[in-house]
Amino acid sequence: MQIKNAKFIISVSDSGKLPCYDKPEIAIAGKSNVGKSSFINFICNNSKLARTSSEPGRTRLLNYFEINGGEFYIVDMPGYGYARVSKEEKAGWGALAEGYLKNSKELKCVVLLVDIRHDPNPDDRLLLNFMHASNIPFAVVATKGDKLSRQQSFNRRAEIAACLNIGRDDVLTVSSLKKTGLEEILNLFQTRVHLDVGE
Ligand SMILES: Nc1nc2c(ncn2[C@@H]2O[C@H](COP(=O)(O)OP(=O)(O)OP(=O)(O)O)[C@@H](O)[C@H]2O)c(=O)[nH]1
Ligand SMILES: [Mg+2]
Repeated sequence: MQIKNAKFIISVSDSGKLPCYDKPEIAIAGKSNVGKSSFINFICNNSKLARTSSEPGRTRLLNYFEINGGEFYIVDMPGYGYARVSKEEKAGWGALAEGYLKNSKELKCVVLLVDIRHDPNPDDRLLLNFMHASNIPFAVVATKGDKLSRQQSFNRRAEIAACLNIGRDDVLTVSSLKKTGLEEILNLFQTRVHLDVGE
């Protein structure tokens, strides 16, 4: 798989009004500030595609990106666990994310991003349990790999995997800053996007 072009299509604020393009969707989820939007820019090789910020709470809507002229779509999700927003706003983002995960007809995989330096928190585990219960395939990607040494990254992957009850090899590592880890991500996308019924 190669991502040759990527285009922003639409922002959605209401999970009752999700667009449906009849093409596979891959959603990018995780805590606020974990690097979801940066990850999308990295894998699409376009630093201006999704808006990023050092302030958590940048992405507040579901943002759809069309990949390779409609081969599939990537959906950037609002982050969770951002303390400095009002209760109402938090509930709104939660409902939007949950509504999307429940209602999207074409969702093929949720990529759960976690910061390589920190253990997944109860929100991460809640999301993972929800995906288990709803039979939504997922992948776990540790972000900001550039912040640690090779050895530290290796150890942290095992710790993150243990927190989530998955195998160490099921935790991929990327650095959007240093642009490392792309090949494994594209392999993952290839498998999920082109998964035939019955496989
Ligand atoms: N060192 C390093 N910093 C990163 C990396 N990826 C993202 N960041 C930084 O982390 C911060 C948050 O990045 P975003 O991509 O906006 O995070 P997000 O998960 O989309 O955040 P919300 O939209 O607020 O949920 C920014 O300051 C980025 O520059 C990385 O691979 N390495
Ligand atoms: Mg974002």
